[in-house]
Amino acid sequence: RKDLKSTLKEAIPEKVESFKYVKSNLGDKSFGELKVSTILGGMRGNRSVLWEASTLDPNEGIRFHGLTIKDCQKKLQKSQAEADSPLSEMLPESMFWFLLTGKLPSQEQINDFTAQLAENAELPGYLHTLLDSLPSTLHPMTQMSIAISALNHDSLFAKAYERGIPKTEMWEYVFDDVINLVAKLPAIAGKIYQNTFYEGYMRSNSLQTLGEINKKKDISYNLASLLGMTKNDSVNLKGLSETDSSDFVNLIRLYCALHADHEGGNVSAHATHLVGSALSDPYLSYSAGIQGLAGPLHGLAAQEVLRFIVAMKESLVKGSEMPSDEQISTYLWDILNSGRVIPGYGHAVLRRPDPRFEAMVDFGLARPSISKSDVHFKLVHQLSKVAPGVLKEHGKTQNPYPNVDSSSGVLFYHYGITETMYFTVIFGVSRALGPLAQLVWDRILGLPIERPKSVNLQTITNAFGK
Ligand code: NMX
Ligand code: MLT
Repeated sequence: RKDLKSTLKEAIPEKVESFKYVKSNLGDKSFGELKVSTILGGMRGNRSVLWEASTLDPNEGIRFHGLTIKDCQKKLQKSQAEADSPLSEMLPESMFWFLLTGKLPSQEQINDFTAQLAENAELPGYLHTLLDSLPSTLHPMTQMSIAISALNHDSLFAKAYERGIPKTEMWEYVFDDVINLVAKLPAIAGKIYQNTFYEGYMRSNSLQTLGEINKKKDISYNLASLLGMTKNDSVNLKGLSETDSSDFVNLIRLYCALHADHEGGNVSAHATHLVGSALSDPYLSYSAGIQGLAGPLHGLAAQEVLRFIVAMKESLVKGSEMPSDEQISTYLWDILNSGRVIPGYGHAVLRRPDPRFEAMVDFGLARPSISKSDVHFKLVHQLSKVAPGVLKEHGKTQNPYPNVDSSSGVLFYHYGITETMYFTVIFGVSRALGPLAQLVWDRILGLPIERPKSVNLQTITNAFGK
């Protein structure tokens, strides 16, 4: 008697044949409004998600309400205390304000908003208990999605919906939940870091935490503090100098502002929007986004890139001598020939180097301790010149250039965040900003539940006669 898996195995060849037939013979045919290739090919290029705050142009990259990254770096508010410092970066709080309202905030508005977030940053007791109960071997992104969905316990929107509210009032409760979630993300991310990597260290040093939420500071400072990375707090885990500690805070600011939004079709944004369309509250909706971000073709690429760069360094860098372009090229061919992808390269929409990648590289280039001495950073830079040629010759990827994940991990690594599994959690703190801003608009506009029509191979084949 055949078991379930063997029965399935028997059914595979015929279905795969049919899939191949439809893909190669009917891909160009119009099926309703779409081409058959769009249905089989991950809906690429299909304009069907309403998204207000950002638009991605394949050749230019992202614009936030029409502004480029460089425009945002000039126009969005920084921390008031550091506003005059040339190395100070825009605050993610300013980016969120801008994404949500389409208006540039004033310094006073951002000071108040930053304080409002810090005021709401502490986690409820049950969340501490829940996170403490998770095994430290559980991937940090899984911990993050559990923590975020558990906050649904306190959802004002879910409670109001249960009481009964008109559609026109929904957005206000969603807004309140969104602000509460954005405020708590640094504490969630900090707690996961401490529990996963430093529980033993904290116990042996009689520490309750590596850092604290300072109500006078911004999200990025508080996250850095909870990671034990701020010189001025009691714990300076990685022994950073004052300059490095302040640079690290600015790295988080830049990273979180840049990764906030990438229009609506990427997996984390779309998942948040889709789940929210069922009127699941913002915690459940963004928890779904986090689970998508945890995939290696999406946000987890940040961790994959760093592992790949560290392995390449071990294999190709001898002492202070950097490898030749030819050596890197051979290394890449070995990966491609074994059927793996080059992490940090390629994009579903972009057809040029990701301007977010370039902005992160500029952060490193502005600091000689990184640009001149950090071998991982130098490898990333050299790789970005060599890999496009190799990928073009390989001939599969539509976009042979570096994407956003190519450069961020090495910068965190430089300052001492060496726990590669953790990088995507920082992406998760940032990515909340765009999709949650859109979620508020989804409810203001009263968008309906998302429910595309699906279709099977037989229906497509029948439509064109075989
Ligand atoms: N290395 C090797 N092959 C690649 C790469 C790469 N970096 N990128 C794409 N390809 C292959 C891809 O696997 C596909 O092969 P096949 O036909 O055998 O299935 C072919 O090229 C065509 O893919 P594209 O249409 O160029 O890319 P797609 O839109 O399907 O996927 C990514 C986009 C980003 C998923 C893909 O480029 C990739 O897997 N990149 C590596 C992982 C990565 O860096 N992801 C991070 C993306 C940014 N983020 O944060 O989300
Ligand atoms: C993102 O930031 O979400 C990635 O670049 C992936 C995408 O846009 O598809």
